[in-house]
Parts: sequence; C-alpha cells; structure tokens
Amino acid sequence: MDGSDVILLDVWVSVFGARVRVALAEKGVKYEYREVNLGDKSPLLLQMNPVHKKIPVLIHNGRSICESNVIVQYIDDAWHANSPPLLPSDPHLRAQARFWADFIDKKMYDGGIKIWKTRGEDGEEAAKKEFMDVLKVLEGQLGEKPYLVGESFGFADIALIPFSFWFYTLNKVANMNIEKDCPKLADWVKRCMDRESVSKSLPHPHEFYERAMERSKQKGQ
Ligand code: GS8
Repeated sequence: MDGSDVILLDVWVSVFGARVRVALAEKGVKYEYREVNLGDKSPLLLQMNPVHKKIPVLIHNGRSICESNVIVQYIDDAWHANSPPLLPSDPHLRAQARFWADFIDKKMYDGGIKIWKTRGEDGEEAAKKEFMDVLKVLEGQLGEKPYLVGESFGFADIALIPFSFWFYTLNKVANMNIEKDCPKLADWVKRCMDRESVSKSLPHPHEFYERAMERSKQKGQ
C-alpha cells in the first residue's frame, strides 16, 4: 500500500498521537505525517474529527478514524496480515489488554496534568500521591512479567508507553523520582524503548520538558 493512502493528523509531543505512531511503526505501515496547529485548527481536522476536533486522526483511503485507542485497534484490524498482532488472540487476554488501556486512559493524563497544574502549590502533594497510586497499580500489574498483558508487547503497552516521556518533567517540576519508586515500571520503559517502533516515535523527555516550560511561560502559568 502506498503511503499517500494513510495520513496521520498529529502533534509530535502528544501522548495520544504517540500511541498511533508506535502502532503504525509496529505494523510497518507507511504514512504521511501532518503536524497540526491546535491553535488554528485546519478545515481538514474539523472535517475529519467533527465531534471532538482533536488529534490524533488517522485518515485511511479518505476515511477518518478518531480516538487514539480506537485508532490503534483499527490499525491492528486493517493491517492484521502484518505482524506482530497488537491485541492477543485469546479472548480473556484481549479483554485484559482493553481493560488496562482503559484504566490508563482514565487515570494517567488527568493525573499527570494535575501535578503540573498544582506544582509548588497546595494540592501538589495530594496530586503526587494520587498519581503514584496509579503508577503502583501498574507496577503491580507488571509484576515479574516483561509487558503489561501476556508475554509480548501490545495494545496496553502502547497505551502507556507515551506517558514515559512525561516522567522527566514530573520528576523535575514536582521533585519526584518515579524510576526509583517504580523500578519495574522503569525497567519496562527501558524494554519498550529498545524497540525502534517506540524510540523513534516518542519525543525525547528533555524536548518535552523544554516545550512544556516554554508553553507555560507563554501562558504565564
Ligand atoms: C484525546 C486526544 C486529545 O486530547 C484520544 O485520542 O485518545 N481521547 C483522545 N488530543 C488533544 C491533544 S493531546 O493533549 C487535542 O487535540 N486537543 C485539542 C483541543 O482540545 O482543542
């Protein structure tokens, strides 16, 4: 399939966009990457995601797919002939993978943002504790396993791994040491980063930090 059939509307430092980039790389799908300006949304973005008006959006043969975890599952279905499968074939493991991806969706983004917003203020300690509790649950799910569900890298790992580029920023602005407190998670991050599909699809943690600080200065926060 020619790359022009697949277009990704994205923002490089988006954790949600990064999920889709990892999935496309895992499946070896060629695509056209289009960086979107969220401050001035293009007619294409509004047309392709009229409900949420958010990135990432995957456009495949002119039709759009929205919501990162839905897109990752679509990629697994549409390119099922390309290995590796992103969702396990066993129904129970499939359900588990979806459960953890959903847990990550419900907890990680809001938890991290809360720390960022309360940094240096009342509420920071509570936000840190809340986020740490979530990481500890994930640490427990990892246990002695190499990946979150089953024995291989897949859907749940793809849902979580982009958040690892936030860790450096959270450690720095909120005086945390996520790697020390969650050693299994830290090892899992390293294991995932050994995959080219992951390392090439994620911004460097320092780049994310610089961008976050710049944006915060601009907004006066
Ligand atoms: C979230 C996408 C999202 O928040 C998903 O794809 O999983 N549940 C969705 N996208 C943000 C950029 S990343 O922070 C976005 O496009 N925001 C634009 C806006 O809110 O106007």
